[in-house]
Amino acid sequence: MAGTSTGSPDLVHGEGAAAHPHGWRRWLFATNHKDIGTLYLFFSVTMLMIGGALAMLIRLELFRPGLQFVQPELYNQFVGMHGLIMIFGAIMPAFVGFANWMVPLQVGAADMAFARMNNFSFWLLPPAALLLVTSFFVAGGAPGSGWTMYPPLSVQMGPGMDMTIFAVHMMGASSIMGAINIITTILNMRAPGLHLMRMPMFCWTWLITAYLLIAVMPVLATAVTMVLTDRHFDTTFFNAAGGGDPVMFQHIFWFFGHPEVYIMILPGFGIISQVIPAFSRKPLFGYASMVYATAAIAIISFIVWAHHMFTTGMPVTAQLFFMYATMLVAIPTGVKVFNWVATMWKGALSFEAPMLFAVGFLWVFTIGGFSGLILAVAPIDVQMQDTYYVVAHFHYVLVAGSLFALFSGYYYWVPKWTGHMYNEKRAHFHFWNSLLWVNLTFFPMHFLGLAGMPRRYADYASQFTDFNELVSVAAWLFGLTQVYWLLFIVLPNIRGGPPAPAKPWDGAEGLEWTVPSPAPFHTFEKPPLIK
Ligand code: CU1
Repeated sequence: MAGTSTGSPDLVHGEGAAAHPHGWRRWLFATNHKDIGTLYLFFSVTMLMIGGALAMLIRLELFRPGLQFVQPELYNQFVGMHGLIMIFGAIMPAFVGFANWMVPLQVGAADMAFARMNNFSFWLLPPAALLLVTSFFVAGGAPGSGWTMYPPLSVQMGPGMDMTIFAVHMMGASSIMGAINIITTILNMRAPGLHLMRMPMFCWTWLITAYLLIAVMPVLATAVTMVLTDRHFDTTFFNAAGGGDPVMFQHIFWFFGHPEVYIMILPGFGIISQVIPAFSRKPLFGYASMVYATAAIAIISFIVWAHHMFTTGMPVTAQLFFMYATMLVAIPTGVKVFNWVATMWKGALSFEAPMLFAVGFLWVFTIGGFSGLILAVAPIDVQMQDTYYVVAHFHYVLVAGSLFALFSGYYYWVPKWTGHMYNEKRAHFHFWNSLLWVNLTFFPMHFLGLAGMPRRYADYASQFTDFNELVSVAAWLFGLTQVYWLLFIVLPNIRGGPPAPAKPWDGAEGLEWTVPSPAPFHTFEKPPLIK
């Protein structure tokens, strides 16, 4: 499909064409960054559909108060597995797939630095996914502990938890190897003369994300390993009766978990930072500040973790520290949003699908950013903890944020991947439906949360019925919109559609190779292109 067969401007790979395996061997033994990128993307779409199906089941149950289709135990398994599958199966592998496709091309490298490790890091994922999905069918079922796997529940659960822990270890190893590959490719294999501060923003954001991954995935591995030994080897890390502390799990988990949130959004920032200049026919405003803002967000992400734990009981000084540290993130994020808007200012804008999703992202992601700021305020968070307000917040960040950024990047780069243009009309249909239904799904959840509806329950009090009916209908339409995207845009585009020109976006995409200039602004008018 993509890659070697399309006659796209391939960089030459070591072996001749005869050495490339065909059929299923091409994919199983893939060492080519494009094939591996394609594998990641297909895996991620598959998991998006599975995780999405779980979300649809959740919304089906929540259409009415009372218990309709599932028992509370199974409902909680749906919730936990929806989170794990979407985070580790859909969003993270999608961005790694994008990195595999684009990073070597953007830095002018022949391939990823460690081609065989690249193969291994992908092929760890399917068995991990299999463990997650099949955990539904063992005694006790999948983890009903949510994706956060808090003890004591996660210590007491059935063998589904062990399968999940093993899956998390594999996915973590996969992420670390992917991160090592990306860092080495960017730092060691850039084309001569490609200064770091001239790199496309997608490479910059992924470079920083890769450091985050290496820093925090072992921390998650530690947390789940301690759960594992508490479960089977009589340790009491998280058991107060043995001198342990269940709250300690939350500290370790969220020391991983908050940077993890930025792992899922920073590469999206990189995509947006390239799409907006291209469709504004202007260089990115404030390139250097974008790089520093990304780094600042990454660094601050390590000192905010206890904002997830305001209700566990902590000294007021600690609450104030984590509250202010969290609010600090708004500054570099604000810099980014300002730069994106400033890039569009007085630009020659056009609104093809990549730009629609980028501008849509700006709006809806910012809503998620603001509700995050609100939740950062400790006294408010104590009220909002474990309500649908939190669910609304992080779905705005992850669906309207990460997923929209992924769609923007998909439409932007897919002509390069498949050699074919996608259907613009259908893509507009996809965008407007996604935008409408994502807001009708997640915005009312703010009201439900403010009114006190708790998360992770299969049932709710009858006064929440109206909004839940609306949310369920909208969620189903959002889900169907993504099935439409897969069936009527993605699949037909793999082999069909008008052939993509060498520069699908009128050459505007060259602007992503913007050279930040030390000279005054007027030199930005005609950016020199590297290539
Ligand atoms: Cu957080």
